[in-house]
Amino acid sequence: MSDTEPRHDWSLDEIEALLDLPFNDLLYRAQTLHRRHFDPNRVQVSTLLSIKTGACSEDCGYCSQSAKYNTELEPEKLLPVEQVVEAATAAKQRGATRFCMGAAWRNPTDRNLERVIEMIRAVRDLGMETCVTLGMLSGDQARRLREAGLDYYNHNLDTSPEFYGNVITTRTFQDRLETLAHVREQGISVCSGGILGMGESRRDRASMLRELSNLPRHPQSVPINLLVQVEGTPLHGTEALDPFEFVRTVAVARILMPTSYVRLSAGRGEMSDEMQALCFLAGANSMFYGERLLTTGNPGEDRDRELFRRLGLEFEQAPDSRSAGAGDGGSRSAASA
Ligand code: SAM
Ligand code: DTB
Ligand code: SF4
Repeated sequence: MSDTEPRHDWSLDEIEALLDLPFNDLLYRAQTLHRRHFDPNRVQVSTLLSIKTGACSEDCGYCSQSAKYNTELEPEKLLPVEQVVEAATAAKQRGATRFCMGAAWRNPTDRNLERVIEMIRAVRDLGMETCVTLGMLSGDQARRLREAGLDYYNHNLDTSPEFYGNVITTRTFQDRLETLAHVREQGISVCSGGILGMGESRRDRASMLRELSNLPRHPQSVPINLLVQVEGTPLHGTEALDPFEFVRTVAVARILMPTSYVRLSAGRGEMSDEMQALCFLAGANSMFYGERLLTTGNPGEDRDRELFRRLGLEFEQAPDSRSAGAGDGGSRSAASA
């Protein structure tokens, strides 16, 4: 099998061996593969909006929005559709091609889903790609989202199955796989990745990547988040991850899922420009743009534009979102390298 054909049978030892490679060998390999499938100087940008904030029943140990921790976050009910359209319009004007709406729910109720569907329709009407992250979904809810024309559903595996219980106890790893299956079965593009720097081992990082790359189809988008340490959460105070270890994990995600967009996600605010540049070299080709993630900060737009200028990077233009889902990882707007 050639190394460009997507594989779904990686072993943990094989993945760990990639993570163990000398740094230069690993980056060379990741960048070589990256160039076969993508324009190396183009980055897809999405803007996030929290459409329902805080007071969440789940106990995810990293999260500012869990009702179980005292994080001094002001909860907010589900936003009116007009407010969402306003934010999406502003994001589009600034250059974002995808608008991602996140809600602090264990799962949406059918009634809440109705309002989210209105939001999806309205954002699509602006000509933007849509993504939502609403927690667990039933098969029927996934079908309703597909009928509304949703492009992407974000639902992260977060970490390895082995480490998972140290971070979350109110829903299982298996629950997450089931939601991803419902989304995939409807033909909605899957956005799924995880968080690094939660105290997990290198083997855990390999195991999380194995779960992602051995899904029946690679997620079209793979967000790699660096833990944003939020005061009041159990993971606040976790020892910081070596930045090179983060870059290595991005490189291995690129190698395992060569046609997927690998998203440099939360945590950029704490990363140096040099570290971000290494992540792009390792194959990251997507990121969140705008001063806010959901509840925490992101680098300002001026800083990102300056970074892109210094690195000669460009924003990817809006693809025809109606063709989302083509190919194993959906590299529909990749240049032929
Ligand atoms: N409530 C829904 C859920 O958990 O599925 C959707 C929103 S939730 C905030 C989306 C993802 O954001 C989480 O799965 C996690 O991977 C990421 N995330 C949340 N808080 C984070 C933090 N402090 N640092 C890094 N990533 C975080
Ligand atoms: C993802 O993987 N990262 C984004 C998005 N999916 C929804 C969320 C990051 C949240 C960071 C913490 C916060 O701002 O609340
Ligand atoms: Fe709730 Fe999602 Fe935060 Fe978990 S990650 S506490 S489900 S908002």
